[in-house]
Amino acid sequence: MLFLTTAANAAGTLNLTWQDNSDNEVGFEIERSLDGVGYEVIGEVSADVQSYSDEGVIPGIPYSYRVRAYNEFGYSGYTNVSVGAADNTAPAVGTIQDLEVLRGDETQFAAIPVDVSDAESSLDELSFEILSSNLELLPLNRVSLEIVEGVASLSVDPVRTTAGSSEVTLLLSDGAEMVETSFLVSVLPNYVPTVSAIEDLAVYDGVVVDGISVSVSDRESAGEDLLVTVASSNEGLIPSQSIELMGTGESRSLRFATSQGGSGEASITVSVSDGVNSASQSFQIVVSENEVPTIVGLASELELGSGQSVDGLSFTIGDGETSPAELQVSVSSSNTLLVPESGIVLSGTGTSRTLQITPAARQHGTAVITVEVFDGVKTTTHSIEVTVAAPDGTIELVDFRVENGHAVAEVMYRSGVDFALVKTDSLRGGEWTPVEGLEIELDGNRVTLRDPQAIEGAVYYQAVIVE
Ligand SMILES: [Ca+2]
Ligand SMILES: [Ca+2]
Ligand SMILES: [Ca+2]
Repeated sequence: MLFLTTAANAAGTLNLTWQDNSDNEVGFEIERSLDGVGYEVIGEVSADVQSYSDEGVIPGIPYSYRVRAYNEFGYSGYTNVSVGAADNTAPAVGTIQDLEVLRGDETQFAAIPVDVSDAESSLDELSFEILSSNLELLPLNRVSLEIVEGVASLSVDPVRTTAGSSEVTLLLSDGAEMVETSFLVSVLPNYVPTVSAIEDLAVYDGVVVDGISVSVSDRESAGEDLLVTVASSNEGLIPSQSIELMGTGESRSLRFATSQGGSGEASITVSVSDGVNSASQSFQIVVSENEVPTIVGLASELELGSGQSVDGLSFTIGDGETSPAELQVSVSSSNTLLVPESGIVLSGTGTSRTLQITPAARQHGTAVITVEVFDGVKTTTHSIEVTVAAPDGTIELVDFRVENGHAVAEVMYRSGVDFALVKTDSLRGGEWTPVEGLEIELDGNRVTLRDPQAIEGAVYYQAVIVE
């Protein structure tokens, strides 16, 4: 009897050996069976050969072998059946990340790399099967595995119309052993984002409207990922471009300016999008023209004599929208040397106001006094040109004498007027220079002016008014 053994060798090869007990054979026939029932001849060898290599078996698959000798008279009996399988390791497949997509989001999941390997077989020799637990969400024609140049990749395209998930199982076989990996494909509901309601507004022309708060949120997307836009229904009144969107995350705000003199209505729509779904809120803005305040009853010119002040310049203020008590009235002087701030006194309440102007002593010239009335938005100004006359130029000289070698002049005192002495050594083109260290004394209605420097040579004096 022949005795057959089977041994695994290099990948895909099984080595058979048997004992040659016959001395009259012509050769041996080697038969193989996959099921141990039906055998087929897979090869033959010459007399005295006691081994055979079956190359091209599928690793890991058990095969049954038997051998018999033959000669010109017929066949010997079969050897024992020997069962063997070429060495095999199971294929390996890496983990595939779960996939999530928002409902309606058409982002494609293509070419997702899948780590597939097998020790004995090339990727092309492996067989794949893909199962989907939810064929409505992921029909099998929307998922595929492709092998290009030895790299496996997966494409998954779930139906995005309804939320749900499907467990996808990738089965991988090398012909002998099967492995699998599963991952979840989910279509998330993607709720519509929300925008808070915004109250209607009534504003005036020529103002900056700031801090109109609006909150945006979304179940799936963070505030900063939401796209917020704003549009105006009346581009002429409030251009969409002019509306600034401020803030971050879920807290946003609007700022815009109304143009001077503009009036009308605009509907402002704030929209928020999560990239798929969007929502919006509108609010109404009524812009009305704000009348400028009025100032009535003030002259535009005022002439004052030297040292004169004016009290009780009455005037009336008013405004179309703002009560007189809330109007802000202010006065300023263009020439504070002539009319200092302290020389302007504003009094009165409500619509009736009074202005008192007191120029500085011994000053003359022109100052523009500006009265401003502000209603919080708009300002009206009224200017009064105040002219203060120069002091009277005449000097009433009482006496001029030389006392102990010093020149002394006596002039009549005049309110608001300062006197000085000037001197020169020549009346023909000589320069008049002020007396240094002039000594001044007031006695009753007289002013005495004395040159502390004694007279030397020819000197001419003149009493003058200090400008
Ligand atoms: Ca294998
Ligand atoms: Ca959403
Ligand atoms: Ca007004």
